[in-house]
Amino acid sequence: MNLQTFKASTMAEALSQVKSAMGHDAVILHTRTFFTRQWLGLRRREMVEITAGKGLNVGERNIRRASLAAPRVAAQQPAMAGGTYSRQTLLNGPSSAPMRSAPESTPRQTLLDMPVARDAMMTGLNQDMGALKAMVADLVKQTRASSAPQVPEDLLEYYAQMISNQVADELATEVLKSIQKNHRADALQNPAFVREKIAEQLEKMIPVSGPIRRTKTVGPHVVALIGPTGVGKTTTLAKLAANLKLRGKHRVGLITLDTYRIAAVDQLRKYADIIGSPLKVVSNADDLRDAVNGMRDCEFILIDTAGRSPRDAMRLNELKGLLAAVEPDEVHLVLTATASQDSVQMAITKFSEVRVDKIIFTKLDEAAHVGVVLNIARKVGKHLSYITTGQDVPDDIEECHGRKLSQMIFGA
Ligand SMILES: Nc1nc2c(ncn2[C@@H]2O[C@H](COP(=O)(O)OP(=O)(O)O)[C@@H](O)[C@H]2O)c(=O)[nH]1
Ligand SMILES: [Mg+2]
Repeated sequence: MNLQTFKASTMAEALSQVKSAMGHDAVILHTRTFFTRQWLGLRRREMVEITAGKGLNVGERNIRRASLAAPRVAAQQPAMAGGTYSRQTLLNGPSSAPMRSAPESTPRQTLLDMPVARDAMMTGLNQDMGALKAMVADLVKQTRASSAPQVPEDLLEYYAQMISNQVADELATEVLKSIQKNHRADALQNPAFVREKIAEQLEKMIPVSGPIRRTKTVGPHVVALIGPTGVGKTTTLAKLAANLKLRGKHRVGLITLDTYRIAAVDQLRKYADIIGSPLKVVSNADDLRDAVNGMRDCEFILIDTAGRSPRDAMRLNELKGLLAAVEPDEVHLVLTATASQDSVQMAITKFSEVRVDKIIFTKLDEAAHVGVVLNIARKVGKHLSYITTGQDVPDDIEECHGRKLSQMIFGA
């Protein structure tokens, strides 16, 4: 028989020493905890000691299930028949331990049934749990320290919600720091109050232009929509036209430069018919100028354009020439909130070479994250005019407000 003792600062460590020194079929005979002195005897440290054996005269594991047929035989079995230990290896672990399974009321008590082994296992489990808890607490602390160094503890859940909506770290931190600075700690315990303050803060920080407004008294206010293909330019133009005409009772003329696809013209013609506005289809700068002049009696003229890839410098340049021919009062770049921040950023850079006064974000109903809109608004220094939130003309459009975006993040 080979008996050895192992000392370590945790039960798990001691067990792993037993396993590596004696193998998986070692048997635990005894465990105890004791203290050692460190630092010239000034500090006490708790240690665990396991005594384990190998090569004992162990019989095969012999767990008989208690059966209704032989209850008395089972009850008569001695706890350790003939001094023979039932084999219970380290690897069999607690889950297979007979002590856990009440129906296996085996007459032959295995090692793990013995109080000493049970204590050892419980001590081990407790220590492991303690170590795990400490590790999780450390991780949480580290994550907070690395990702939200500036955000006060009380506001962390708002920070997390903003970040999960892809609001940039700097923006989320700036908003929450300012809230913390300006309000008492007890007020920050009220979620409705904090959400309201975040909305106010975003309202202040996000540059918005307000709706399309005609300030002149003579001649039409000309608005052009430009942007990549499929972002919703034509649908948005129809929404704007319908609202100006049907709700604002203004005279509205429509012009489209999108002659590349018959369907695109048909789409706008259908809207123009429903709204009851004139539509001109043009394909060059001269015709565009003529069309605008021909609608002099309108209060508003809305110009739809063909989608351009931000990478296609030639067609962007062509668009620039077309717009220069009529010098619109406002050029809105239409972008979709479903795109990645990088592609949105790139589109803004490229289309700015054409001309961008304001930005419309479409498809917020489909966007997984509202953060992109906020980040862009904060970063590019352009004013946001509208957001669109669905395919319905004329309803799914509204003026852009920081408060609205905040509500989208916090679901208020
Ligand atoms: N879900 C959703 N779809 C939209 C929105 N705006 C436009 N669309 C859809 O996007 C698609 C492309 O729109 P369209 O106006 O033709 O884009 P354009 O190529 O930029 O003129 C159409 O199916 C529209 O119905 C919006 O706010 N939400
Ligand atoms: Mg279109």
